[in-house]
This record gives sequence, C-alpha cells and structure tokens, in this order.
Amino acid sequence: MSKLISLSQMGWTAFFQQQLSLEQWENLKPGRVIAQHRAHLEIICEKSSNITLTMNNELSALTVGDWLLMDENHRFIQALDRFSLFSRKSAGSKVALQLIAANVNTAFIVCSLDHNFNLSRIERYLALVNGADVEPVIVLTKADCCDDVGVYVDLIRSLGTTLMVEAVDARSSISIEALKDWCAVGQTVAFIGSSGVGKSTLVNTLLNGSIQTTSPSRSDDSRGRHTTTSRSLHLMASGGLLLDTPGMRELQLVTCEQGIENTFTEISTLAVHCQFSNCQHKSEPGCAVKNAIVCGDVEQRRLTNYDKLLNEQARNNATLAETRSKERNLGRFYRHVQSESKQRKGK
Ligand SMILES: Nc1nc2c(ncn2[C@@H]2O[C@H](COP(=O)(O)OP(=O)(O)OP(=O)(O)O)[C@@H](O)[C@H]2O)c(=O)[nH]1
Ligand SMILES: [Mg+2]
Ligand SMILES: [Zn+2]
Repeated sequence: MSKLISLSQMGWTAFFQQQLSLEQWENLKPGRVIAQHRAHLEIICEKSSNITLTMNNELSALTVGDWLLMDENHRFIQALDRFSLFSRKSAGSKVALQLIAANVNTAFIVCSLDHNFNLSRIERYLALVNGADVEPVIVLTKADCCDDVGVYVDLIRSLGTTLMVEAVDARSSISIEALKDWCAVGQTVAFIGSSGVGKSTLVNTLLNGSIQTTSPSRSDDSRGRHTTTSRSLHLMASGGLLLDTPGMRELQLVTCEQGIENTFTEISTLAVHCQFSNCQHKSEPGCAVKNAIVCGDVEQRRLTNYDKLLNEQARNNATLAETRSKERNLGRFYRHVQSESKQRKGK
C-alpha cells in the first residue's frame, strides 16, 4: 500500500479515536499493521510511507489489521483495543493461541454452487465468524454454472432469515458488484472457505483495477536493501481494505461457544424451555428442542451439527487449557531451578 491514504481510508473510526486522550492524539501517530513477518511488522500511517518495526515481545502480540500508537521516532507505544479478532490454535507448542487477523468488519464465507455445497460446513464457518465478532456474508460462487441458484439461496436463508447471501460468478467484476456494499471506504473484509471454491478468484476480481496490489511491496531493511515481502492488507478500488492471510485457511473452533450459540439461535432459544436445565436434547423428557424437531420446526441436521461443533470447540479448548497449564508448570520449574542455582552461587 504505497499510495498516501487517510486514517479513515485505513479503517480508523470513533471506536479507536475514543481510546486516545487529547494528549495522545496530539503527540502520537496511529498506525495499522498490514503485514507480519518473522523479524518485522509493516505498518501504514496516514499520509506517509510505510514503516517497518523490528519484532520484539510487545509487537509479537499484534497481528494483521491491528492498530497501534507510535511516537515521533516510530517507537511503539501502545496497541489499541480490537473490535474483532480471528485466532486459531497454534501448530507449535510455544504459543497456544495464534492471532490471525484483527479489526475485520466483514467475512465473506465463500461456498461454490456445485458438489462442494454443504450447509453444515457453512454453519461451521458461521460459528467461527460470529465467534470472532465479524459480520458474515455468504458468497455463493460459480453461479454461472448453476441452474437453481434460487434453491440454494433459500437453503441459506433457512439457516437464519437475516443472513446476507449473494450468488456470483467470482471471475466477473460486474457479477460481484453486489459485494461492493461491504467493501466501501474504511471497511475491512476477509475470506473464508474450503479449497477450490473461488476465494483467490474473488480476491483477484475485487483487487482488479487497484493500483498497488500486484506489484510486490518494498521495505527497506537496516542496510538500505529492498526486500520483497507479501502483504496481507490491500486497498481495493472501491476504497475498502482486503485482508488476505493464509492463516484464515486453517481456522479451528476455539473459544467460540458464543459464536456457535449465535449461529443456532433457534436451538439456544428453545433450550430455555426444556424441562431440565442440563438437557442434552437427546432422549430427556420434556425436551423443547426434540419436540420442535418432531413438529418439523427444526431440522435434525441442525441439532446434529450444533452438537458436533460444540464438541469440537470443547475438545480444542481442553487441549488449549492443557497446553497452557503445561507451560505454566514448565515456567514454575525454570524459576525454581534458577532460584536454586542463584542460592547455590550465593553460598
Ligand atoms: N465458472 C466459474 N469458475 C470459478 C468461479 N470461481 C472460481 N472458479 C474457478 O474455480 C477454480 C478454483 O478457484 P480458486 O479461486 O483458485 O479457489 P480457492 O478458493 O482460492 O482455492 P484454494 O486456494 O485452494 O483455497 C479456478 O479454476 C477458478 O477459475 C466462478 O464463479 N465461476
Ligand atoms: Mg486460493
Ligand atoms: Zn432439550
């Protein structure tokens, strides 16, 4: 992102402004993380060229999309609160929860109108997106290859009457015009969906016509060399910001029980009326959820998937808690060894 852009074009809103005192506003400079590398973060600032911050402990707690404050010498001062956050269980054992993307407004849940179409998978993505406090929009791709688009749109609407859904040919900029509403100035969008559904195609079509996206970015390292880096945040011609990071592909359900409840609101609402407070909606008497299934008000598939997702996130949470407790114990052990060795040296 080399063009000089304003704070509001970068996604700055009252939500961030209100976190600053007058003094901070006058003396500090807000910046937004647009790329994360092993050794540095790449930051955009209002009406200035990009800034590279060398990685340290504090900065490693930031992710793409985050806002931060710097002093006039571009020293990191403070990270700002996020309104949304995607995270995942890390593959390595060191950090258990890995941050993927922050301050995303809208997630396009991409699903193709072919054999790949799967309601339960879409519900899983919905739970993830709802759990991250991001607004979901279902994008049905390959509409050009499908004769019954309306049938699929109705199926999506059956998951929630207020769900946003658009059917498109991802290769055509005219066809994806309907997505522009979510891509206006200052809006940050991200993509989620399984392999082959057309995420990259959609990204390319959305970035078509934008000036700075196809050329590799340059960032100066300490020796004045230019290194080519890949950016995760791009400016779209429509004015919005497109966040494209590989981590979004491997998201798992962790700490998103609320996201699951929000995705299956009719089940959570009915559960309140079950006879027993700990009803599992299996074979308990007076189960309002089972009754609704018998009456045809709720699909059995919905309940089965709701259970499956809750179990999945409980399992992931359990291993996360286990990793954390192991780390704590290890920490205690190291401190103990250190203090013992100090004592020995002191003697
Ligand atoms: N006809 C048609 N083909 C599409 C559409 N969207 C994507 N394709 C094709 O589907 C194939 C897969 O699209 P990609 O954009 O690479 O899919 P992806 O989601 O990025 O896949 P991964 O990178 O593996 O996760 C490509 O050959 C695209 O040209 C569409 O709306 N209509
Ligand atoms: Mg791709
Ligand atoms: Zn019940």
